[in-house]
Amino acid sequence: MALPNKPAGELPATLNPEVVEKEVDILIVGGGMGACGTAYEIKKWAPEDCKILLVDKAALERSGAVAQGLSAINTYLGDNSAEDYVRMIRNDLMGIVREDLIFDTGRHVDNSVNLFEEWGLPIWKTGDDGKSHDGSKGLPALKDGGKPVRSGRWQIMINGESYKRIVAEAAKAALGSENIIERIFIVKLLLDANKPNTIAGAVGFSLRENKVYIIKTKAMMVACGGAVNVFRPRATGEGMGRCWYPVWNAGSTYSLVAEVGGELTMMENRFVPARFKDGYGPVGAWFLLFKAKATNNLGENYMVTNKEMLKDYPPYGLAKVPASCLRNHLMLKEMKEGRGPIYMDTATALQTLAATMTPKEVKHLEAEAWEDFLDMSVGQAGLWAGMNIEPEKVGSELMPTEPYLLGSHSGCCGIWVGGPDEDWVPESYKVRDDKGVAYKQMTTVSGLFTAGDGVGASGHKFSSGSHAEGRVAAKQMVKYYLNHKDFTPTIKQSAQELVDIIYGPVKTWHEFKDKSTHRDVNSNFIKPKGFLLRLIKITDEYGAGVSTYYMTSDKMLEVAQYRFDMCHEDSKKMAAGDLHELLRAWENYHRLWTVEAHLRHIYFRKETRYPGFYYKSDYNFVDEENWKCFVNSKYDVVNQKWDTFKKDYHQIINEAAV
Ligand code: SFD
Ligand code: AMP
Repeated sequence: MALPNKPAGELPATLNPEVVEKEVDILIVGGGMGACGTAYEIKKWAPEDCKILLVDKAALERSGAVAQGLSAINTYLGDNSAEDYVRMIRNDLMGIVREDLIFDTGRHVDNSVNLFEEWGLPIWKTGDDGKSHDGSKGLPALKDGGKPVRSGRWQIMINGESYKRIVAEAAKAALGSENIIERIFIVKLLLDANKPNTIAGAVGFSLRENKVYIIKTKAMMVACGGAVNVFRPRATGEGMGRCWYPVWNAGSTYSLVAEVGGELTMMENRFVPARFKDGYGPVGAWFLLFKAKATNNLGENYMVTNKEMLKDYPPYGLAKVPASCLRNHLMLKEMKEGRGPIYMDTATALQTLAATMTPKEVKHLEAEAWEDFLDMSVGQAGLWAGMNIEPEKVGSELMPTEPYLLGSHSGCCGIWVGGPDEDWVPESYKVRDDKGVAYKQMTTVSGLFTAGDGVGASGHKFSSGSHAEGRVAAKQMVKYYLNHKDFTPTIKQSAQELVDIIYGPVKTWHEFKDKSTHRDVNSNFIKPKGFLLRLIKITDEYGAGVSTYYMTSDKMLEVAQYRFDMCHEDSKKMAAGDLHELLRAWENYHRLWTVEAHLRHIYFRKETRYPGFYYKSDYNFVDEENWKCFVNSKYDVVNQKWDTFKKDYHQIINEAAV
């Protein structure tokens, strides 16, 4: 069910929302790449009478990270082996990853890409003449032996402006629109009243009507993407809405699961992408497809001039492609020593490619350069136009951005989940229910699953891998449902208690709004925008944001924690006069939980595992002997306390050059 678009202006939030209670067998929270994979797959395995519902805070057609479209599918194995896929990711994520999860994604991901093509996504092809053809141009499909245009070893080019619409259409058709409710924001998950550590439901609200939704379920998947605007972005004011990862990914995945006691893993990891400055345009196609080089202000390639620096970090200068964080590490040296700005030399790259082309082909090449951004990061194309930049004539500035928390792109923070139930997978990687049955992608809360950005310690899945993981989770949830058919989920809190929590910020608004002449300034409450600005000032200044060149220390982190404690107190005083503000209030609450977990993990890990993404001045080295392990954490729901601890890493795939 798609709720109508909003009329002009905001929808006022009233004091007594209607309560809608639902009971289903399987609930899918989120409507992005992971959730669309689940929606597409699940009915193939579920019995006819199994009730399934998907709720998304936005509209499936354009929700999540792929909303604007993409220009490449970053994970398509083709002729590569799943073992090499594991090796590549292990190297990029500094040695500590869940190789079982990555291997499993590697062996399934191409099937999702084949489906995308079948549903109408144009995938660039290499013709017999060796030339690339965008739009596929009648060449065979991948599944029939068609050769993709590879930008890099793992990435293939697409005409992807409508990527999300295509994937969402298939998801809707398979699950049935009647089993989908859009514009529902889930605020909290609910544990069962009788069975410890077992999921029983979720509560949220509609963004289009004054309604609170209480949904009981036997099994659930949470796939709400990563976390954006948890650090002060480089652009402020009206520019703040332009980030690289989507602003509507607010950390819900991590906070929803953490708050009910699910174990998190590698939350210390973050992704600080190098991006085109101010427009946040991705760089992959420029480096890999157009073969551009990035240089300092002297025109030097800092990856060459600084390559000795790679010898200080694993694998000690031996990797063919240095890890993403180390590429930043080398770039930051230039910036700190005054050899910035850094430029992507787009002009030399395009001129070199154009040298062997006909004039028509040159025009096409220039169009491709623009289309790369028009397809997925339209603000960057707008910025180029506004700044009179012709990429074939001048270079463009690059900059490491503010940190993002995510588990599906080039980062790996997330939730600890079960690996495949196969004999090569270590027992400590399996997650079992009370009957001893293991389920892949189940979190440590029984019946609660995740995918995409939610699955920790296994980055580089990207859009295609997230979809594949969603499909795997679908099958596992059905297995769980069939094994727990007799379970009757019971919610501890009454409906009124839940409404009081969810609409708390509305109540605060109505109670105090007339005590001040200004809508946003009031000594009785804090508005969501003010809360967000306070939070990102703390993380930026103390938690290794851009203002300190990503540097922190244990002492700085202790200050951040002290201030987070106050943020928790103040989060109860957020006020929301309309439904949009109510969304903003709860998004901020999710951001606070998520970024707190992030900094708790960095504090616990007494080393700098990801130089270039963050540094600890007091432990500015990688310590392979003591810290080649996962860092996990768990919030104790009863005693309301965090516990952070080490968990063993197991190497499953042997070393070999990649
Ligand atoms: O260029 C709630 N990504 C790229 N992947 C690629 O394959 N190729 C690329 O080219 C990639 N690049 C890229 C990418 C993303 C972005 C933004 C840009 C460029 C500019 C990454 C992928 O997009 C990413 O890996 C997947 O989308 C992750 O999938 P998933 O399912 O984990 O997250 P989602 O798609 O963002 O969906 C989240 C959903 O949750 C909803 N939601 N619903 C209810 N209640 C709540 N509380 C909720 N909170 C969130 C959202 O509405 C959404 O439906 S490039 O940089 O390399
Ligand atoms: P990005 O556009 O930066 O998100 O990158 C897209 C893909 O290209 C990801 O798989 C990156 O790991 C990869 N990539 C980006 N830049 C480089 C680079 N300089 N060298 C190797 N791989 C890269």
